[in-house]
Amino acid sequence: MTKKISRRTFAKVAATATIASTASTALTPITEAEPFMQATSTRQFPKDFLWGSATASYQVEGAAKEDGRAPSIWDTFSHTPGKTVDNATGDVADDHYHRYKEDVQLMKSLGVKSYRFSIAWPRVFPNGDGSPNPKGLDFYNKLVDELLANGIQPFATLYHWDLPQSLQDRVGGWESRDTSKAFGDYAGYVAERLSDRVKHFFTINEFGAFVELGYRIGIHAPGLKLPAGRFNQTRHHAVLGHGLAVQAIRAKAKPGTKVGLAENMNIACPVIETAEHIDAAQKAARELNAPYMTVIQEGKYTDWYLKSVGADAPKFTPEDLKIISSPIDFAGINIYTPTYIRAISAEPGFAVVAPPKSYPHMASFWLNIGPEALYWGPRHVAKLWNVKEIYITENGCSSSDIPAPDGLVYDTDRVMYLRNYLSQLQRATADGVPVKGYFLWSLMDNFEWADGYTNRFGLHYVDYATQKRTPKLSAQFYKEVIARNAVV
Ligand code: PNW
Repeated sequence: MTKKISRRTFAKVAATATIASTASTALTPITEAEPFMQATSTRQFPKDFLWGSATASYQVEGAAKEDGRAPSIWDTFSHTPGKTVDNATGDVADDHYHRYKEDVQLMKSLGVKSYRFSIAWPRVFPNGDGSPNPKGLDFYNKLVDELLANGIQPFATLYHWDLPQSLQDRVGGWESRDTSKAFGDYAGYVAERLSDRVKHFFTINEFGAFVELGYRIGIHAPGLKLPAGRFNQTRHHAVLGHGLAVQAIRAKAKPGTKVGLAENMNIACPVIETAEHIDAAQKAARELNAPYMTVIQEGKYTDWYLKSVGADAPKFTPEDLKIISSPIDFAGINIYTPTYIRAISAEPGFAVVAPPKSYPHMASFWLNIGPEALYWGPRHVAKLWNVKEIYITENGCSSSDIPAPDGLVYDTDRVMYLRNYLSQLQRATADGVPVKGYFLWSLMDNFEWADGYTNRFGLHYVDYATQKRTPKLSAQFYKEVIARNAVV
C-alpha cells in the first residue's frame, strides 16, 4: 500500500525545507540513514569503473613563456584583440604549472582514480618539429610522479589544440601533411619517455571541434574560414596525424601501452526509442561522424560523405587510409549534447531534428541538455564498430556559478545535469555497453577558449584574482558518486 501524505504533513515538510534552505550555511554530507536510499543499489556502476576528471594544457597551465615553451596558435589567437571574451588569454590561466601539487590534492579529496591531462606540444618541440626542448617534459614527469604517488592513474592527451605557432607559420598547420608527420614524431618522442608510467595515451582531442571551429568557422585558433576543398583536406590531415601517432606510439612505447583518441562525436539519439528511430540513429551515428571517427574505425570514407562533398572531397591514397585506421585499443568520446534523429524513408534513411527555440541548455549557448546522449553515444560505438573498451573522456557543463554570501557555489543545475547524464551512463553499463571509465570536465574552472573565463565548467570554483580553489556543491555530489560507485 502506498502511503498518502496528508496536506498537513506536506505543509510541515515544505516549511522545514524552507527553513533548512535559508538557514543552511555549510554543505552537509548526504547520509545513508534513510532506508529508501538502499534502492540506489540498482544504479550501481561495474566494479573497477574508472572515475576521473579532465583538463587540458592551454586551459589550465599558464606559464606560457617558461622553461623554453614557444607560442602556440592559441597564444597568437587569444592575444589578437576581439577573438576571446574580454580578450582573455591563457598566459596565467589556473597557474596549474606551479600549483599542480595542490591540484592533485583536490583530485585526491574527490576520490578520483584517474586524471586526463594534455601535453603542450610547444613545450616539448618549440617549433613543432626539429630539436626537442631539453626541459620540455620536466613538468609532465613531475606531474605524472605526483599523480602516481597519490594513487591516481595518468591518462595523457597529446593534442588538445595548442599547435606550435611555428608549424602554422611555416607549413599552414593542419592544412599540410607536414603537420601530420610532425605530430607523429612528437607523439613517439613523448610515448618513449612517459610510457614507463603512463599506460594510456589519447592522440587527438576533438577533431570535430578544433578542425571545424578553427579552420572552417574561424572562431577558434587559427581563426580560418577555408573554402570546402581545402577544409576537407585539413580534416584528412588531422585523422592522418592521428594514425601516424598511433603507429609511432606502438613503435616507441613500452609494451602494454594503450592508445586511442578522444572525439566529440555527433551523438545521434533517436527522437523516440522505437525500432525504426533507433535504426535511423545508428545510421546517422556512422554518417554524421564520417570524416573522423568513422574513417578511423572503418578505414574508408563513407559513400554518402564522398557524395555529399563531391568535387571538394579530400585527396588521399589507399596507404593514407591504412594509416588512419591503424588499430586502436580503446575509443574515447566527449559527450555534452544530443543530436535528435528521426527515421525517413528517403536516402540516407535519417533526418536531423533541429532543436526548437525553447530547448533547454546550460550556460554555454551550444550546450543543449540531453542525458540520453550518454547512453546512445557509447552504445553506437560498441555496436557499429565492435569496440570493446570505451571511455567517456569528457562530460560536464557550464553554470553561472556565482558564490553565495557564505562563499560557496550551490550549482544545483550542474548537479541536476550530472545526475541525469550519469543515470543514462549507468543504463548503458547495465545493458552491457563496455564503458570502462568517465572523465568529468572539468576538475576546476579554466580558460574556456573563445568564451575566455566567462563560462565555468569546474567542480572547483577558481577565484582568478587569488587562484583560490573552492569545491562547489557538484564536487560533493561527484565525491558521493565515486564513493558509492553509483548514481546518487
Ligand atoms: C570541449 N561546441 O570543447 C573541449 O575538449 C574542452 O577543451 C572544452 O573546455 C569543453 O569541451 C567545454 O567546452 C568544446 O561548440 C567546445 O559544440 C565547443 C563545442 C563543443 C566542445
